[in-house]
Amino acid sequence: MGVSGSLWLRCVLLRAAVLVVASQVNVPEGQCSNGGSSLVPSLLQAAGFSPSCVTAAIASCSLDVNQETSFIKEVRETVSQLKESVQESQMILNRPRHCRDLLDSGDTSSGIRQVYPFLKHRDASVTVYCEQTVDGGGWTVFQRRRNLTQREDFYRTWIEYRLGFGHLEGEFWLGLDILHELASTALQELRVDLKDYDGEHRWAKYGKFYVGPLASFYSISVDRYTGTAGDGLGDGTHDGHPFSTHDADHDTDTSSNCAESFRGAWWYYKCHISNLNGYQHVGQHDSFADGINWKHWKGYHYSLQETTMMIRPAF
Ligand SMILES: [Ca+2]
Repeated sequence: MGVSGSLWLRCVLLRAAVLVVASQVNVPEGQCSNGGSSLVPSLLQAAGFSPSCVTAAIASCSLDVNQETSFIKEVRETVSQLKESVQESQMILNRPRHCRDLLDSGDTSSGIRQVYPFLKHRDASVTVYCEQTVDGGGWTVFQRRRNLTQREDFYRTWIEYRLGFGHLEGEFWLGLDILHELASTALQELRVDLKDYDGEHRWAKYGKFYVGPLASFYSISVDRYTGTAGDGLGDGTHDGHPFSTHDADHDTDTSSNCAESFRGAWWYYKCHISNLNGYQHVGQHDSFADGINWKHWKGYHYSLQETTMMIRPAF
Protein backbone atom coordinates (compact mmCIF):
# COMPACT_ATOMS: atom_id res chain seq x y z
CA MET A 1 0.00 0.00 0.00
CA GLY A 2 1.43 3.38 -1.04
CA VAL A 3 -0.44 5.43 1.53
CA SER A 4 0.27 5.44 5.26
CA GLY A 5 -2.30 4.29 7.85
CA SER A 6 -2.83 7.81 9.20
CA LEU A 7 -3.43 9.13 5.72
CA TRP A 8 -5.93 6.38 5.08
CA LEU A 9 -7.72 7.24 8.26
CA ARG A 10 -7.82 10.86 7.12
CA CYS A 11 -9.28 9.76 3.76
CA VAL A 12 -11.97 7.72 5.46
CA LEU A 13 -12.84 10.58 7.77
CA LEU A 14 -12.87 13.00 4.87
CA ARG A 15 -15.24 10.81 2.89
CA ALA A 16 -17.47 10.49 5.91
CA ALA A 17 -17.39 14.26 6.33
CA VAL A 18 -18.30 14.74 2.66
CA LEU A 19 -21.29 12.42 3.03
CA VAL A 20 -22.43 14.06 6.25
CA VAL A 21 -22.16 17.56 4.78
CA ALA A 22 -23.90 16.42 1.59
CA SER A 23 -26.73 14.84 3.52
CA GLN A 24 -27.30 18.08 5.42
CA VAL A 25 -27.84 20.01 2.20
CA ASN A 26 -29.62 17.17 0.33
CA VAL A 27 -26.91 16.69 -2.29
CA PRO A 28 -26.96 13.25 -3.98
CA GLU A 29 -24.03 11.08 -2.89
CA GLY A 30 -22.75 10.67 -6.45
CA GLN A 31 -21.88 14.37 -6.64
CA CYS A 32 -19.81 14.21 -3.50
CA SER A 33 -17.79 11.08 -4.21
CA ASN A 34 -15.84 12.91 -6.89
CA GLY A 35 -12.93 14.47 -5.07
CA GLY A 36 -12.41 16.99 -7.88
CA SER A 37 -15.91 18.45 -7.70
CA SER A 38 -15.92 22.14 -6.80
CA LEU A 39 -19.04 21.55 -4.72
CA VAL A 40 -17.23 19.35 -2.21
CA PRO A 41 -14.51 21.83 -1.13
CA SER A 42 -17.07 24.60 -0.69
CA LEU A 43 -19.31 22.35 1.37
CA LEU A 44 -16.42 21.23 3.56
CA GLN A 45 -15.31 24.80 4.07
CA ALA A 46 -18.87 25.70 4.99
CA ALA A 47 -18.70 22.87 7.52
CA GLY A 48 -15.66 24.49 9.16
CA PHE A 49 -12.63 22.88 7.43
CA SER A 50 -9.94 25.37 6.41
CA PRO A 51 -9.36 25.78 2.61
CA SER A 52 -5.76 24.52 2.84
CA CYS A 53 -6.79 21.52 4.86
CA VAL A 54 -9.55 20.62 2.38
CA THR A 55 -7.22 21.01 -0.62
CA ALA A 56 -4.52 18.87 0.99
CA ALA A 57 -6.95 16.21 2.09
CA ILE A 58 -8.65 15.90 -1.32
CA ALA A 59 -5.31 15.79 -3.08
CA SER A 60 -4.00 13.02 -0.82
CA CYS A 61 -7.18 10.97 -1.18
CA SER A 62 -7.75 11.40 -4.87
CA LEU A 63 -5.72 8.36 -5.83
CA ASP A 64 -7.50 5.88 -3.67
CA VAL A 65 -10.75 7.28 -2.37
CA ASN A 66 -12.82 5.15 -4.73
CA GLN A 67 -10.96 1.95 -3.97
CA GLU A 68 -12.18 -0.66 -1.52
CA THR A 69 -9.43 -0.97 1.03
CA SER A 70 -8.90 -3.84 3.39
CA PHE A 71 -9.44 -1.38 6.24
CA ILE A 72 -12.89 -0.41 5.00
CA LYS A 73 -13.74 -4.04 4.35
CA GLU A 74 -12.75 -4.93 7.89
CA VAL A 75 -14.87 -2.10 9.27
CA ARG A 76 -17.84 -3.28 7.21
CA GLU A 77 -17.38 -6.89 8.32
CA THR A 78 -17.12 -5.86 11.95
CA VAL A 79 -20.27 -3.74 11.69
CA SER A 80 -22.05 -6.65 10.00
CA GLN A 81 -20.97 -9.05 12.75
CA LEU A 82 -22.08 -6.61 15.42
CA LYS A 83 -25.45 -6.28 13.71
CA GLU A 84 -25.90 -10.07 13.65
CA SER A 85 -24.85 -10.32 17.29
CA VAL A 86 -27.38 -7.65 18.32
CA GLN A 87 -30.12 -9.38 16.32
CA GLU A 88 -29.29 -12.73 17.95
CA SER A 89 -29.37 -11.19 21.45
CA GLN A 90 -32.67 -9.54 20.63
CA MET A 91 -34.10 -12.88 19.46
CA ILE A 92 -33.01 -14.60 22.70
CA LEU A 93 -34.49 -11.80 24.83
CA ASN A 94 -37.76 -12.06 22.90
CA ARG A 95 -38.16 -15.78 23.56
CA PRO A 96 -41.35 -16.62 25.48
CA ARG A 97 -40.75 -17.26 29.18
CA HIS A 98 -44.21 -18.64 29.83
CA CYS A 99 -47.62 -19.20 28.27
CA ARG A 100 -48.72 -15.60 28.78
CA ASP A 101 -45.87 -14.44 26.51
CA LEU A 102 -47.09 -16.90 23.87
CA LEU A 103 -50.65 -15.65 24.18
CA ASP A 104 -49.49 -12.04 23.85
CA SER A 105 -47.62 -12.96 20.68
CA GLY A 106 -50.79 -14.38 19.12
CA ASP A 107 -50.58 -18.08 20.02
CA THR A 108 -54.13 -18.43 21.29
CA SER A 109 -54.60 -22.22 21.28
CA SER A 110 -53.98 -24.52 24.22
CA GLY A 111 -51.39 -27.27 24.06
CA ILE A 112 -47.78 -28.26 24.63
CA ARG A 113 -45.25 -25.51 23.95
CA GLN A 114 -41.56 -24.65 24.42
CA VAL A 115 -40.77 -21.78 26.77
CA TYR A 116 -37.57 -20.34 28.24
CA PRO A 117 -38.38 -19.57 31.88
CA PHE A 118 -34.89 -19.14 33.34
CA LEU A 119 -33.68 -15.53 33.27
CA LYS A 120 -30.05 -16.48 33.85
CA HIS A 121 -30.13 -19.34 31.36
CA ARG A 122 -32.09 -18.02 28.40
CA ASP A 123 -31.04 -20.98 26.24
CA ALA A 124 -32.62 -23.52 28.60
CA SER A 125 -35.99 -24.49 27.19
CA VAL A 126 -38.76 -26.25 29.09
CA THR A 127 -41.76 -28.04 27.62
CA VAL A 128 -45.00 -26.94 29.26
CA TYR A 129 -48.74 -27.17 28.75
CA CYS A 130 -50.44 -23.84 28.01
CA GLU A 131 -54.09 -23.24 28.84
CA GLN A 132 -55.21 -20.41 26.60
CA THR A 133 -59.00 -20.65 26.78
CA VAL A 134 -59.97 -20.69 30.47
CA ASP A 135 -60.49 -17.31 32.17
CA GLY A 136 -58.70 -15.26 29.52
CA GLY A 137 -55.88 -17.76 28.93
CA GLY A 138 -52.15 -17.19 29.38
CA TRP A 139 -51.92 -19.93 32.01
CA THR A 140 -48.86 -22.14 32.46
CA VAL A 141 -50.19 -25.38 33.96
CA PHE A 142 -48.03 -26.84 36.74
CA GLN A 143 -50.24 -29.60 38.15
CA ARG A 144 -52.89 -31.81 36.63
CA ARG A 145 -54.75 -34.90 37.81
CA ARG A 146 -57.04 -36.84 35.49
CA ASN A 147 -59.02 -40.06 35.89
CA LEU A 148 -57.11 -41.90 33.18
CA THR A 149 -56.84 -45.65 32.67
CA GLN A 150 -53.20 -45.50 33.68
CA ARG A 151 -52.68 -43.17 36.62
CA GLU A 152 -49.49 -41.31 37.42
CA ASP A 153 -47.95 -42.00 40.82
CA PHE A 154 -47.89 -38.72 42.78
CA TYR A 155 -46.36 -40.20 45.92
CA ARG A 156 -42.90 -39.06 44.88
CA THR A 157 -39.62 -37.89 46.36
CA TRP A 158 -38.32 -34.40 47.05
CA ILE A 159 -36.06 -34.35 44.01
CA GLU A 160 -38.92 -35.49 41.76
CA TYR A 161 -41.13 -32.66 43.00
CA ARG A 162 -38.26 -30.23 42.46
CA LEU A 163 -37.67 -31.30 38.86
CA GLY A 164 -41.16 -32.44 37.84
CA PHE A 165 -42.65 -35.68 36.53
CA GLY A 166 -45.51 -37.17 34.51
CA HIS A 167 -46.86 -36.50 31.02
CA LEU A 168 -48.00 -33.09 29.83
CA GLU A 169 -50.94 -34.56 27.91
CA GLY A 170 -52.10 -36.42 31.01
CA GLU A 171 -51.13 -36.14 34.67
CA PHE A 172 -48.04 -34.22 35.73
CA TRP A 173 -46.22 -31.95 38.15
CA LEU A 174 -44.12 -29.32 36.36
CA GLY A 175 -41.52 -28.80 39.08
CA LEU A 176 -40.83 -26.49 42.01
CA ASP A 177 -37.67 -25.00 40.47
CA ILE A 178 -39.60 -23.71 37.46
CA LEU A 179 -42.46 -22.53 39.66
CA HIS A 180 -40.08 -20.49 41.78
CA GLU A 181 -38.33 -19.06 38.71
CA LEU A 182 -41.59 -17.89 37.14
CA ALA A 183 -43.01 -16.58 40.40
CA SER A 184 -39.85 -14.70 41.37
CA THR A 185 -39.77 -12.40 38.35
CA ALA A 186 -43.37 -11.18 38.29
CA LEU A 187 -46.39 -11.22 40.55
CA GLN A 188 -48.41 -14.31 39.69
CA GLU A 189 -52.05 -15.32 39.78
CA LEU A 190 -52.92 -18.89 40.68
CA ARG A 191 -55.99 -20.69 39.43
CA VAL A 192 -57.15 -24.07 40.74
CA ASP A 193 -59.86 -25.97 38.84
CA LEU A 194 -61.56 -28.94 40.47
CA LYS A 195 -64.08 -31.50 39.24
CA ASP A 196 -65.86 -34.22 41.19
CA TYR A 197 -67.12 -37.59 39.92
CA ASP A 198 -70.56 -36.14 39.19
CA GLY A 199 -69.01 -33.72 36.73
CA GLU A 200 -69.50 -30.67 38.93
CA HIS A 201 -66.83 -28.03 38.62
CA ARG A 202 -65.50 -25.57 41.20
CA TRP A 203 -62.59 -23.16 41.10
CA ALA A 204 -60.35 -21.11 43.36
CA LYS A 205 -58.28 -18.18 42.24
CA TYR A 206 -55.60 -16.20 44.04
CA GLY A 207 -54.58 -12.70 42.93
CA LYS A 208 -51.22 -13.19 44.60
CA PHE A 209 -49.13 -16.35 44.39
CA TYR A 210 -45.47 -16.77 45.18
CA VAL A 211 -43.22 -19.80 45.59
CA GLY A 212 -39.95 -19.18 47.44
CA PRO A 213 -36.49 -20.52 46.55
CA LEU A 214 -35.00 -23.87 47.49
CA ALA A 215 -33.53 -22.27 50.64
CA SER A 216 -37.09 -21.70 51.88
CA PHE A 217 -38.12 -25.20 50.76
CA TYR A 218 -40.31 -23.51 48.17
CA SER A 219 -42.59 -21.94 50.75
CA ILE A 220 -45.87 -20.71 49.34
CA SER A 221 -47.45 -17.28 49.63
CA VAL A 222 -51.07 -16.92 48.55
CA ASP A 223 -53.57 -14.13 48.97
CA ARG A 224 -56.65 -12.45 47.47
CA TYR A 225 -58.86 -15.50 47.09
CA THR A 226 -61.93 -15.54 44.89
CA GLY A 227 -63.89 -18.53 43.65
CA THR A 228 -66.51 -21.19 44.27
CA ALA A 229 -64.44 -24.00 45.82
CA GLY A 230 -63.53 -22.27 49.07
CA ASP A 231 -60.14 -20.97 50.15
CA GLY A 232 -58.21 -24.23 50.44
CA LEU A 233 -54.73 -22.72 50.43
CA GLY A 234 -54.93 -19.47 52.36
CA ASP A 235 -57.40 -19.10 55.18
CA GLY A 236 -54.54 -18.98 57.71
CA THR A 237 -53.39 -22.47 56.76
CA HIS A 238 -50.99 -23.33 53.91
CA ASP A 239 -49.97 -19.75 53.26
CA GLY A 240 -46.38 -19.19 54.38
CA HIS A 241 -45.49 -22.88 54.70
CA PRO A 242 -42.74 -24.85 52.95
CA PHE A 243 -43.23 -27.80 50.64
CA SER A 244 -42.86 -31.33 52.03
CA THR A 245 -42.56 -34.79 50.53
CA HIS A 246 -42.46 -38.16 52.26
CA ASP A 247 -38.65 -38.04 52.24
CA ALA A 248 -38.34 -34.32 53.13
CA ASP A 249 -40.44 -33.37 56.15
CA HIS A 250 -40.68 -29.56 56.45
CA ASP A 251 -44.13 -29.43 58.03
CA THR A 252 -44.89 -27.98 61.44
CA ASP A 253 -46.21 -31.21 62.94
CA THR A 254 -43.30 -32.39 65.08
CA SER A 255 -44.92 -35.71 65.88
CA SER A 256 -45.55 -36.93 62.33
CA ASN A 257 -44.67 -36.62 58.67
CA CYS A 258 -47.76 -35.13 56.99
CA ALA A 259 -46.71 -36.19 53.48
CA GLU A 260 -46.37 -39.77 54.66
CA SER A 261 -49.55 -39.73 56.75
CA PHE A 262 -51.64 -38.29 53.92
CA ARG A 263 -49.89 -39.94 50.97
CA GLY A 264 -49.07 -36.73 49.19
CA ALA A 265 -46.67 -33.83 48.77
CA TRP A 266 -47.82 -30.34 49.63
CA TRP A 267 -47.29 -27.12 51.53
CA TYR A 268 -48.33 -28.90 54.74
CA TYR A 269 -48.53 -27.21 58.10
CA LYS A 270 -50.03 -29.69 60.56
CA CYS A 271 -51.33 -30.90 58.28
CA HIS A 272 -53.79 -29.69 55.56
CA ILE A 273 -57.12 -28.44 54.28
CA SER A 274 -56.17 -29.40 50.70
CA ASN A 275 -54.13 -32.28 49.36
CA LEU A 276 -54.26 -32.21 45.56
CA ASN A 277 -51.21 -34.48 45.18
CA GLY A 278 -52.82 -37.13 47.39
CA TYR A 279 -53.80 -40.68 46.50
CA GLN A 280 -56.31 -41.11 43.66
CA HIS A 281 -59.23 -42.64 45.52
CA VAL A 282 -62.37 -42.64 43.39
CA GLY A 283 -64.80 -40.25 45.05
CA GLN A 284 -65.79 -41.21 48.59
CA HIS A 285 -63.15 -42.99 50.67
CA ASP A 286 -63.10 -44.29 54.24
CA SER A 287 -59.50 -43.33 54.96
CA PHE A 288 -58.91 -39.89 56.46
CA ALA A 289 -57.62 -37.00 54.30
CA ASP A 290 -55.22 -38.99 52.12
CA GLY A 291 -57.05 -38.51 48.81
CA ILE A 292 -57.15 -35.67 46.30
CA ASN A 293 -58.98 -33.60 48.88
CA TRP A 294 -60.22 -30.01 49.01
CA LYS A 295 -61.80 -29.78 52.42
CA HIS A 296 -63.89 -26.64 51.91
CA TRP A 297 -65.78 -28.26 49.06
CA LYS A 298 -65.89 -32.03 49.64
CA GLY A 299 -64.34 -32.63 53.05
CA TYR A 300 -61.68 -35.15 54.01
CA HIS A 301 -63.36 -38.29 52.62
CA TYR A 302 -63.87 -37.38 48.99
CA SER A 303 -61.13 -37.64 46.37
CA LEU A 304 -61.67 -35.45 43.29
CA GLN A 305 -61.77 -36.69 39.74
CA GLU A 306 -59.82 -33.83 38.14
CA THR A 307 -57.58 -30.99 39.26
CA THR A 308 -55.63 -28.33 37.40
CA MET A 309 -53.28 -25.78 38.96
CA MET A 310 -51.87 -23.01 36.79
CA ILE A 311 -50.23 -19.60 37.01
CA ARG A 312 -49.84 -16.47 34.92
CA PRO A 313 -48.40 -13.01 35.53
CA ALA A 314 -50.95 -10.88 37.35
CA PHE A 315 -50.28 -7.85 35.12
CA1 LIG B 1 -43.29 -33.32 60.65
